[in-house]
Amino acid sequence: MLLSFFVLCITLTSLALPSAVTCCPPAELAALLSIKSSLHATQVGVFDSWSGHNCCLMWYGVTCDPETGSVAEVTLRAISEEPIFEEATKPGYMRGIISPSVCQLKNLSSLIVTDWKGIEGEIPSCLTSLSSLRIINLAGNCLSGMIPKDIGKLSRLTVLDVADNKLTGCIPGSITRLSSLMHMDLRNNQLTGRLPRDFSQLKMLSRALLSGNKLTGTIPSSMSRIYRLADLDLSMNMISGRIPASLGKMPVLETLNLDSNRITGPIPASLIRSRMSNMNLSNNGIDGAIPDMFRSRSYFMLLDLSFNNLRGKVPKSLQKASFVGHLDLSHNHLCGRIPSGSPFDRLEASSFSFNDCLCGMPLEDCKENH
Ligand SMILES: *[C@@H]1O[C@H](CO)[C@@H](O)[C@H](O)[C@H]1NC(C)=O
Ligand SMILES: CC(=O)N[C@H]1CO[C@H](CO)[C@@H](O)[C@@H]1O
Repeated sequence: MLLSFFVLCITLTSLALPSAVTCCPPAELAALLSIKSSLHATQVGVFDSWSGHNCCLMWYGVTCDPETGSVAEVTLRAISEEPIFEEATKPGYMRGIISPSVCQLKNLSSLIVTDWKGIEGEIPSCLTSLSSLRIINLAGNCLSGMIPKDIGKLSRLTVLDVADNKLTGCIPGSITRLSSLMHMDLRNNQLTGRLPRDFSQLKMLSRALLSGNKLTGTIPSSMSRIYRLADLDLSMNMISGRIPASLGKMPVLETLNLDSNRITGPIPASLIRSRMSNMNLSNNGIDGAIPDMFRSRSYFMLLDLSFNNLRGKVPKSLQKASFVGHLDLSHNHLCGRIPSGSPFDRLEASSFSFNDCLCGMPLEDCKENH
């Protein structure tokens, strides 16, 4: 087999374009076959093409480095527009495990195995030895166990997406050493424990999506030192404590979702004065007044402060905001006359309902004493 491999390789080398020396090293061929044998696709024939000795030649979802012929990418998505999916009526479904043999693909830079629903077992911990890895996307499976403890060794990793699985345990502390990480998506697992305190070391991070877990502890104020962070989603966890005022000073933060946690204390004025466009703080124990600090730069596509303990009036300065799309102040303890003019003349009663004593359009008229 080794001999025939070399023959094939040499033939390809001499016949094909000089830059396209595509041949699959025997150890990598064996690794792919082992991956294939531990996965069972029921509807689509993703592995039909995985036969013969050259895995770089038309193997579905396998891409080799054109120079070295070593496997660089494995991409198996259940939801895909590829022709082999055309006949499948439903998105693909696959059972089995991700074989640790994947770690024999020494030069792998991208591993994408997504939305197969039925893939179980753990994330092979040996993945952390693949120093070329830039992308790990295993979202939408049924993976359990922990995120590999020494994930921080993957210094080139830019994308870590393991959303929609059944992962447990803490977010490993070493994750903060992923100095190239731009996109972290750990949503909808069963992760517990606190956010790593030195999260701010993730200097390149632009999206941190951690919603739908069981995370506890407070939001580290150092989070605000992540200069590029545009999207922070900690919703649907058990996070407590106050919202650090420094979050409102982040230069490019656009979306802040802290809804459905156990956050207390006031809304920092800095958040209202920030350049954010989506902010959901709904369903917490936030109290105090809504800072009357909106200004012409304020542009909120979405501002949801519902289901908290907010008191005082509806801030009049909301009139200054250049745009307020969806506003929800319902289920609080607000009181007094709802200001008139834009954006109030556009909003529906549901934005203000279930407060203590709000009145005026779009709610009922105020009695004399307001
Ligand atoms: C804000 O969060 C709440 C609670 O998690 C959720 O029900 C609501 O739909 C969110 N608001 C918007 C406008 O998405
Ligand atoms: C192109 C490339 O990255 N080649 C590397 C593949 O992996 C082997 C073993 O780890 C390295 O020695 C090569 O440099």
